[in-house]
Amino acid sequence: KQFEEFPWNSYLLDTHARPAWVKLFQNSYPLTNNTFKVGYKLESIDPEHQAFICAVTVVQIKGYRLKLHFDGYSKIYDFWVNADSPNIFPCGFCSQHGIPLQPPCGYRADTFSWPSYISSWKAKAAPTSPNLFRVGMKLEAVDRKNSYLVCVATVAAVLDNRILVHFDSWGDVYDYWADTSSPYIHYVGWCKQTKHILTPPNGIKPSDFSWDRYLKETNSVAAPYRAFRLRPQIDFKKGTKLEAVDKRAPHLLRVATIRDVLPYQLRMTFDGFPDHFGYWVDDDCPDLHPVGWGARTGHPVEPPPTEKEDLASPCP
Ligand code: MLY
Repeated sequence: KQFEEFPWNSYLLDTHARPAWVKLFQNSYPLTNNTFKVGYKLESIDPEHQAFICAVTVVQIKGYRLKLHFDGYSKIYDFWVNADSPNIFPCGFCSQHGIPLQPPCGYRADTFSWPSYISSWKAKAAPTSPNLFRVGMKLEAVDRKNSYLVCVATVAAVLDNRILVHFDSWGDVYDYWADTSSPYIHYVGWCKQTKHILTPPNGIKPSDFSWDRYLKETNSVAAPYRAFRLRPQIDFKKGTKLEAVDKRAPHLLRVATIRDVLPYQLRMTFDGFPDHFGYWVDDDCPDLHPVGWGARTGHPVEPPPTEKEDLASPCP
C-alpha cells in the first residue's frame, strides 16, 4: 500500500460515533477487483448530459474507482465512476443495442467504429424483472435539475431495467436515466391523485392541460402502472459514519456523518469541515460507502482536517 489507512477504529472511539450499517450500502464491499487499466477505452453515459453515450478512456485508477476522459475533448470534463458503475459499457455496446454513440471529438457518428477490442471485464448482471416501459410512453417525472418540478415526460430510450426520461417540449439536456424502481418517476395521473402540481409541456397552461387530450393529440400511451416498481427507502440512521466521495473534489474519499434523513435522501457532512459544506444526496448514491471501503478497495480515505491545519472548522 502506498498510503496509510484511515484509523477508523480509534476515530470511532474518539468521536463516540457508530458506522452506518454495512448492509445499507448498495454494493457494500465489491467482490471483484477493479480490473480496468489506464488507457482502456469504453462507452459511458455522460453524467452531465445523460442523453449522450460517449467514447471515453480510463485516465486514472484509484482503488475501485476510475477517472474517465471523453476522447478528443478537454480534460475539464473528466469524471470519476465506480468500477461497477451501471453507466459504463464495453466498446460496441451502443451499436449492439441500436443506440447512437457520441464518437470522439472530430469523428463522424455514421463512420466511427471501435477497433477490434477485447474487454477484460465481466458481463453485466441480467436485469432483475422485465422492463414494461417502451420508447414513446408517457409519464410524470421529477426534473432532476429543477427538483421542485414534476413534469410531463416521455420514455426516450430503454436499457435493461432503466429508462431515459425526456421532458416534452424541452431539449435533451434535462434527460436522465432512471431505474424502473426510481422514486422520481410516476404514472400518468399521479400528480392529480397526490395533489401535486403537474408542469405541462411548454406553451400549455397548467389549467388547460388534460392527459386524455394530450395522449390523443400526441398519439401516445401512458406507461402502465405496473411498470413503476417503487423501491424501498434505505434505512440510514442519523449520526452514523460512512466514507463518501466529496462532489467538490471527486478524487477524494472523506470521512462523513449522516445528519438528516428524508425519504430516499440523506444529508451528510464531512468530518472536520463546517456544517454548510454538507449536502443532500440520494440514499442509493453510488458515492456512499461503508466504513472500511477505502481500505478494502485500495483507495485512500482523507483524514478529517484538525485545528492545526487552520481551517474554518470549529473543532471541539
Ligand atoms: N427555469 C428553468 C426551468 C426549466 C425546466 C425544464 N424542465 C421542465 C425540463 C428554465 O426555464 O430554464
